[in-house]
Amino acid sequence: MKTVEIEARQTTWEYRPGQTIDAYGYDGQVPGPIIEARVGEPLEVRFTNRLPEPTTIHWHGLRVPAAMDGTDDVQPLVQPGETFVYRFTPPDAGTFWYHPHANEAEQLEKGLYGALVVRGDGEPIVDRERVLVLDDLKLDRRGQLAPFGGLKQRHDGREGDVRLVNGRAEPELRMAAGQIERWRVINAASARYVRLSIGGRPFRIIGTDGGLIEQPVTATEVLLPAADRIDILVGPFEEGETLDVQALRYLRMTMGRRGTESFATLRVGPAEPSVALIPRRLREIPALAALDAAPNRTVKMSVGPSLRRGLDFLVNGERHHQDKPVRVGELQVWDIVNKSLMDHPFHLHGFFFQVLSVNGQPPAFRSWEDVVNLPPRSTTRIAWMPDDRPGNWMYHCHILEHHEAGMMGHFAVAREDSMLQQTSQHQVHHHHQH
Ligand SMILES: [Cu+2]
Repeated sequence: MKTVEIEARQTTWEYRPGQTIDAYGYDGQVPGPIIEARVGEPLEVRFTNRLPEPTTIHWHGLRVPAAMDGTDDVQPLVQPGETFVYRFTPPDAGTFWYHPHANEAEQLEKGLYGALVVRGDGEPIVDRERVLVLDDLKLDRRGQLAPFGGLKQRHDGREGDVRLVNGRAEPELRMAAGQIERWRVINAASARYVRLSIGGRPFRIIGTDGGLIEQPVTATEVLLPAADRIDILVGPFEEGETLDVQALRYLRMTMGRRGTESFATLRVGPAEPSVALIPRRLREIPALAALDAAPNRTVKMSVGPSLRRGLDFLVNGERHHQDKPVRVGELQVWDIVNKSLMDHPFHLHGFFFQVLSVNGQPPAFRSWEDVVNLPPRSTTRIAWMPDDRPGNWMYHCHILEHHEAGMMGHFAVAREDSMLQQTSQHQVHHHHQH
């Protein structure tokens, strides 16, 4: 078993040399420490809250037991001064992250997030690996965090003009010529979409949210909605090259608009020998369902005017939707319908899904995901299998301001026996009403 101690506390965050803000950090740093884990090895994280407010840790993407998911559906909030022990055994290799699931829009913006890397057997061999956690900061004129709230932030989600890689504004990265690196890229921003480009040069996608894909896919850009991850092979480049690690223009139908913006500069130094060994076949991902499988649930995401709040962010017409339970072992095929005129990143807790189609079109390659972007006025069909981890789970938009406004659904995963019990209780209740 591996034990990790981690503490959330107030800290001074130097996001650019000589420029600091009052922030929160796991172990006082932003991002928090990278937690390294191995498939099948039990992990125990002893978490202490030294913040002046309650918090939790959600293990984003990890297939943990329900009680370890870190939401207030499954645990009491960890109060200031308290310790909570998270225990789980990671079943999958991949690039994951951890962050609070309480007062999220503020706590993440203030710096509470970190990477969790799970390693397995048979990973490609690369010359160097790095984790790049992307984020942005919205500051006021004095260089401190701008106030939270307002209609634009409620509509768009919070985006700032300071663009960060691993907690530093537009840093310089150096790599050796002739080498191949594996970059594990995590978009930890509250709302920003990153259409990632590395100076327009080709890179190879080898993994997504749920680990390796079947074979490397060459691309010159990839879209990372908020909370999404991608594993890519970068290089080889030649000595003296300088590449802009940037986000290309992406219009997600917000009030604010952005062009191409830089996140980091990559400088290529003298050549080093390469030992990289990338198999043509990375792993097998069996199809969970036929591409035209019939859906057994529809989840409608919408945005509408509200007299009291200005705007409402809804699932199936309500805030904090209570959805029907699903049964362990029963294949789920869901149509996620985005009725709104803007993009939303849909996140399912605790389970991976396969995207079957977006507006009837299959994706470019099969993968395991826990986040998928929902384009405006679209239908995304996903398939997932509830394995035997009963309890309370949720799905939500990962634009944190939309999530907090109620664009989420709660549901139970139940074993067959408890489903029967629930059904019969429901019938009895129903009977009494008549
Ligand atoms: Cu949203």
